[in-house]
Amino acid sequence: MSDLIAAIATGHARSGIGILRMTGSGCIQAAGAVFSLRSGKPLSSLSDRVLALGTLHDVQGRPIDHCMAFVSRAPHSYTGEDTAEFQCHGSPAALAAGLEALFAAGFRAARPGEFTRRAFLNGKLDLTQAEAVIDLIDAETADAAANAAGQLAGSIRARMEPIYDAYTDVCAHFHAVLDYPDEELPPFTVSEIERTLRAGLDDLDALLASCRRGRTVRSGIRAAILGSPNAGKSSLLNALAGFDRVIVTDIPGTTRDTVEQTVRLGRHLVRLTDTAGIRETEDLIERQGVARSVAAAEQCDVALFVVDASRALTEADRRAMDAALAAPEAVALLNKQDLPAVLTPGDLPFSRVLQICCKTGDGLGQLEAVFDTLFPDDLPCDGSLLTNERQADAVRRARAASEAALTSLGQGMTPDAVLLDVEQAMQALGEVTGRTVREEITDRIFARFCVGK
Ligand SMILES: Nc1nc2c(ncn2[C@@H]2O[C@H](COP(=O)(O)OP(=O)(O)O)[C@@H](O)[C@H]2O)c(=O)[nH]1
Ligand SMILES: [Mg+2]
Repeated sequence: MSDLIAAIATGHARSGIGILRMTGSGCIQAAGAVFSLRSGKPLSSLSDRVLALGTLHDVQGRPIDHCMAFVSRAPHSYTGEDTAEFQCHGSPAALAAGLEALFAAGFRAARPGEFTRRAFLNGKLDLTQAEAVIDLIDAETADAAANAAGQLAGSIRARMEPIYDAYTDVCAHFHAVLDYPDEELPPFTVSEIERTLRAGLDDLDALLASCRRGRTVRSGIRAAILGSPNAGKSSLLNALAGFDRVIVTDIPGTTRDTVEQTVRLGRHLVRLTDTAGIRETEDLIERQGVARSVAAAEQCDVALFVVDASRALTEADRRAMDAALAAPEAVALLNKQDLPAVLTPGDLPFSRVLQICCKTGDGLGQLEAVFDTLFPDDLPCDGSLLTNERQADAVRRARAASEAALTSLGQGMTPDAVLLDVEQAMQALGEVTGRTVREEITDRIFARFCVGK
């Protein structure tokens, strides 16, 4: 038995259509107290997944909206329980009144993600699919949406289960041979464990290799703009954003805080961080800004090192350059090409150097091609990208346990000891899809959902 919950599923902004959503035991009967079908029959007479016109009203019968109702009975519904939806006009006031009417009819407000949580608990979705629901809702690019849709269809589970099953088979075989010595079972061999673990490691590595692309597809590429004061960092951000996001002056130290702006560079979603120029300074605010710049450099996927090419390199340039070179990827941008150049690409220890002019926008087009090379779309966004940090963490632990098992095997440990590591790997793999997941992890996952989903 599950209690009755209801929510506005379409958000609280004015729109053409707004949906009230309900689920729980006896949901259709209870919702019938506030909805009258035009046919005059009770809501509970409605067939599954058929839209019917009627009136939404309060429990006293005062009309709120003329709209459509839809029901879907257990177990063939999203949550696996009896569910109903009212497709109303998208007036926040009318929807709120409809929700109040439902509360009076015995429903309570759904908590964030509670519909999907019930779907998970009722076995309609595994955890990777439940997480794909929120990823799909949050998707900011078509690639991110396509990948989430693939995961909603169970693509991650499809990759995890064969590994889990192979590990289960090995453990089962070992215990069978041990527990039933009189049966004529095929003998258990160490090479059997080894083969299974190597295949598992290969699969887990392939999955982990998709993490960076998964994250950049989902959340964008984090690009930190670094350089000395007055190099043209803020001008670069403004040029890429297409509007004056940041104040630009010829006074060194104008940008004292980090400023973020998301831009599109061809197929890439790029989260640019403009930083305070990295230099020694007495100014307290600017000093904090410099500390933030260093942090941004440490956390980025790619550093864009901007330098004024019309002057020789300064100490401040070199400091920013060192921070940039420490990033996973780095691109040098020789700015101010409208002025006579002092620096040439060969002067900088970067494998990628572009000559640009933020004032005119010249050369900025090359940046897209560089991003295409640095962040190739070599893996399809069909759900095979591991986009979720929780899942990636569990896969990493499964990998570590598999590797530990192989090492023990190499050191001549007995199979029963080795299989303890294999079981640990299975525990971690099970967490990905929710087979062995602990309740607090489940709670955290569902708390991230929006109400009504
Ligand atoms: N001539 C020239 N000046 C530029 C160019 N890019 C930026 N500047 C100027 O350089 C100064 C510092 O620019 P700003 O973007 O604030 O540099 P930041 O301190 O690195 O953020 C400003 O006066 C800009 O107008 C460029 O391509 N050519
Ligand atoms: Mg600036």
